Amino acid sequence: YEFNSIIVRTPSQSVVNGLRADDRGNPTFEGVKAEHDAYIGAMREAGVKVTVLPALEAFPDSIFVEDPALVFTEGAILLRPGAATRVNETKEIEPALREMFDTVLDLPGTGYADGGDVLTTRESVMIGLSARTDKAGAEALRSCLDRLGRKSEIVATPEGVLHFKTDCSLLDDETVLSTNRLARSGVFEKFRQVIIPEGEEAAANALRVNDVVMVGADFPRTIEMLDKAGYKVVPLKTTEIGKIDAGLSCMSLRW
Ligand code: CIR
Repeated sequence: YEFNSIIVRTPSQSVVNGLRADDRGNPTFEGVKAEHDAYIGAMREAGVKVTVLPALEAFPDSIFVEDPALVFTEGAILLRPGAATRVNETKEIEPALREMFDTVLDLPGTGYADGGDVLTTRESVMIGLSARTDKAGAEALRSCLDRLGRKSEIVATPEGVLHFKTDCSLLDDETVLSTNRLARSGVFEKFRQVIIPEGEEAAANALRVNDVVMVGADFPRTIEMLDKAGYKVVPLKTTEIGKIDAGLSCMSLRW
């Protein structure tokens, strides 16, 4: 959770048509843009250098740069997103990554893997199987992680949850923030677990960056819980991006 740099991508006007599991109405472009701007501001405040890539009208979900790639200080991995409308986002982010990283690996084979299914912890990289990340993609990702010298493991994502990280985030090296439904599966046995209050499940996609934890502003009970636990909480509005199933981690690649 200690980062020097991030990459983000400006939302396109087409973001209003972003993918979603349940339709709760389109987000507005202005609303998404305002949430994105506040996110960039909070990142700079947290001490990271922000590279802003240009908007891509042809890719409504391309603001969610976390999914087509995975980055570490040791290098970047080009992934293959599991949604048909997103698979070519990888080609769009590739040039920027080649410019910024000496090592850029391609996911071998034909399987799929989304960065939203990947939780990087100090000991290992957890890869959640989901509707977007299949067994072949997860295995291929493990082989790339081996090459970067990173241990990894394949785990399950609860039924009906978009991404593994939709339901969890890292609070520090020993502690995860998780929904009850994910924690119940036992994946975080080696961690101290902070469980999201019932009804605020969407708050689980929080984001620890250096000394702060960014949390969706619509989740007062989670904010209070983390504040009481001694974390420095920065609430950020996620109402509009939430309508297209996104949270805070989705909007950046961090290393
Ligand atoms: C999608 O369905 O792909 C987007 N509407 C949301 C992606 C969220 N990304 C993430 O959790 N890493």
